Amino acid sequence: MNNKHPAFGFSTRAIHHGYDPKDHHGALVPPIYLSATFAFPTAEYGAACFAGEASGHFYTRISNPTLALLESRMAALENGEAAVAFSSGMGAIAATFWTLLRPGDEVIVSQTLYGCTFALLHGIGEFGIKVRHVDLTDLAALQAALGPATRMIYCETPANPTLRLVDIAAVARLAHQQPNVTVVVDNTYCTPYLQRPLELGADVVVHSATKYLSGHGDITAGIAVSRHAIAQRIRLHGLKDLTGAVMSPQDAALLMRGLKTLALRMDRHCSNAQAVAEALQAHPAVQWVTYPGLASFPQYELAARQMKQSGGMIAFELKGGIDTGRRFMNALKLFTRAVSLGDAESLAQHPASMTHSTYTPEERAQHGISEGLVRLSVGLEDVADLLADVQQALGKCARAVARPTLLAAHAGK
Ligand code: 3LM
Repeated sequence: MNNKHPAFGFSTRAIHHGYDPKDHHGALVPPIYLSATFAFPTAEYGAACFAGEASGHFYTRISNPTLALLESRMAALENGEAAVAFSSGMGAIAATFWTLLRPGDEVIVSQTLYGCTFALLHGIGEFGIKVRHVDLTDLAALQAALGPATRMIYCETPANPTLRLVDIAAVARLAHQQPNVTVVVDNTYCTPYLQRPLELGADVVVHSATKYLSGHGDITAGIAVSRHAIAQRIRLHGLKDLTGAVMSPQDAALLMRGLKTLALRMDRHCSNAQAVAEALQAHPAVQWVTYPGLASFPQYELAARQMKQSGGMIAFELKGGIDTGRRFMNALKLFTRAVSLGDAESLAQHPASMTHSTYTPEERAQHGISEGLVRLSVGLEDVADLLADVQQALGKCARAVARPTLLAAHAGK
C-alpha cells in the first residue's frame, strides 16, 4: 500500500502507510537502512543536494529512508502534511522551540507541563524568550495574555500529571486571530488514536514517542508533525543544526512495530484505566481521583468531545497525603514503581519527588501539582490482576489511616 489511499482507517494506515513490499524484494517488514551517509552519483548531484536543489537522502541526521517511512506514517496518523523524527520527546520539543522562537518573542504555556518541559522553558528564558504561564482553560486570561510579541502557545492536554485539559479548538481559534502565533500541542498522553490536535486547529503536534506510540518501553524517541513548511524548518534548523537529536534507524523500526498495534493497545489501556479509576473512586482510603472517564472529572464534557476515549493515565491522592501514597506504592506487587508511561507494564510514580521534581515545591503549588499526587500508567495486563493489586495495596493504606483513628477512639473511652 502506498500513500494513495487516504480513505483507509487508522489501523490500516498504522500498519501499511507508505510501504509496498514489491519495492523491497517482497520484504513484508520494511528494511532498516543502517547507513549514516548515502552515495552521490556525481559530485554535481551532491552539491545540488546540499543546495536544496536535488532531493534524496545524503546524511542520516537530515534524512534516512527508514526515518522517512516512519515520518510519513506519523503524518498520516496525525493527519498532518509532514513529520520529523527525534531521538527523544525532549529533542522534538527543544527543536520546535529553537526553530520557532527568537529572543524577544513570548511563548504562552499552560499551567501544568511535564517536568523537563518546564525546565526547558526556564532554559529558553535565559536566552531572551519570555515565558508566560497562563491557565488556558480560561479563555479570557488567554485573550488578555496575547500580545504583539506572542509567537507560540504551548500545552499538553491532558497535562502530565494533573490530567487537566485544554480546549484545543477554542485556544487555536483565539490564537489565530493574531498573525504569526503557532499553536503547539504535546499529544503524548493521547496519541493520534485518541486525539488529533491538527484537525482541531493546532499547527504543530509533538510527542514523546518513548511512551504509547512505541509502547514497549524499549526506546526513547520523539516526533513533531506539522505542515510541510514548518516541518522542513524544524528539520533543517532545529534538528540538523541546533539539536542534532536525530532518531536512530533501529529505533524507527521499533517505533513502526509499536504503531502496528497502537489502536489495540490504546483500547486496552483505556478500558483497564477506567476500571482502576472506578475502583480507586469507590475506596474509602482515597481522597480524590482524577480520570477523564469518571463523571466526577471536572472537564468531563470537554473530554468526551475532544478525546475518543479517556486514556491510560490516572492521578489520585490518598487520605494522609504522600506518606500514605508511599505506603501504597511500596505495597504494589504487580504495578512497577517507575517513571515513564504508556508501556505494557503498569507503572506507579510520585511526580513531586520524581518526574516533576524540576519544579520547586512553591512552583508545584502554583501549577496545581499536589505533593501527595500519585500517578498511575495503567498497562495491558489482565484487569482482574490489576484491580487485585490496587485493592490489596489500598487495603494496607486503609488500615494505616484507620489505626490512629481507632487508637484515638480508644484513648477517648
Ligand atoms: C514521565 N515523560 O514519566 P522523552 N512530553 C510528555 C512527557 O510525559 C515526556 C516528554 C514529553 C516522562 C518521562 S521522567 C524522567 C520520564 C508529556 C516524558 C519527554 O524525552 O522521550 O522522555 O519525552 O512523565
